[in-house]
Amino acid sequence: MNPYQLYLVTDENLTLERLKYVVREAVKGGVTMVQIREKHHDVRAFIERASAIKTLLQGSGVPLIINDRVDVALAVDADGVHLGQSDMPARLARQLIGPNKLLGLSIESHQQLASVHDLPIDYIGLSAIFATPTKTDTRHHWGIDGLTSALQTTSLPIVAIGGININNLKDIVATGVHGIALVSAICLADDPRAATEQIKALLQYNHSQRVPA
Ligand code: TZP
Ligand code: MG
Repeated sequence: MNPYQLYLVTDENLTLERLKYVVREAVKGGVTMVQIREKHHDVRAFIERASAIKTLLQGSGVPLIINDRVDVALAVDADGVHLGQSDMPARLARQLIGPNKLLGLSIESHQQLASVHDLPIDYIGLSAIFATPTKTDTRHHWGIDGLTSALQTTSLPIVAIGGININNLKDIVATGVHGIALVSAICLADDPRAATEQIKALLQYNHSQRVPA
């Protein structure tokens, strides 16, 4: 299975109860990976939320990824970490998490993209494809053309993130990108399971989607 295909990134504004509900429903709907993303909670709350989701994901086969924080990932024995450009450098993170955990890195510019090939990472989060109210400090928007050229630039699996929803999904999928990451399209849906199923159906319909080597 391609773990990047349908990657749920959680909304930090959800209460713990809503967070658990959304993840449970999204897993039923077919998400293939879950990232806990917390920007404003303190580290103790982050660990509490990550642990709750780890328990919930047990036995589902869906990997748990922690945003930004290697210490939190190690504390809850998550399946991986997703780093931003101002987080711990990828090489140090890899030393700490070892060879078997997943390591992702957000790529926000052509310059950053050009320097990924010798980093010990498993995948790239190409950020942001479109402008999005979920993250308002994104500087570069790759668009469909930028995504297409990024796919030609690197052999690493790419996860497209930012402003992706049911209305633009077809164009994204047509690029053959390895996976898509979503916050609001699932976390803010009235019925997260139905939203996930609808998105999943559109992804599976496309047979040209790349599968990581
Ligand atoms: N990184 C780049 S855009 C983004 C993150 C975490 C937010 C994506 O949220 P949405 O609601 O799927 O546009
Ligand atoms: Mg980050």
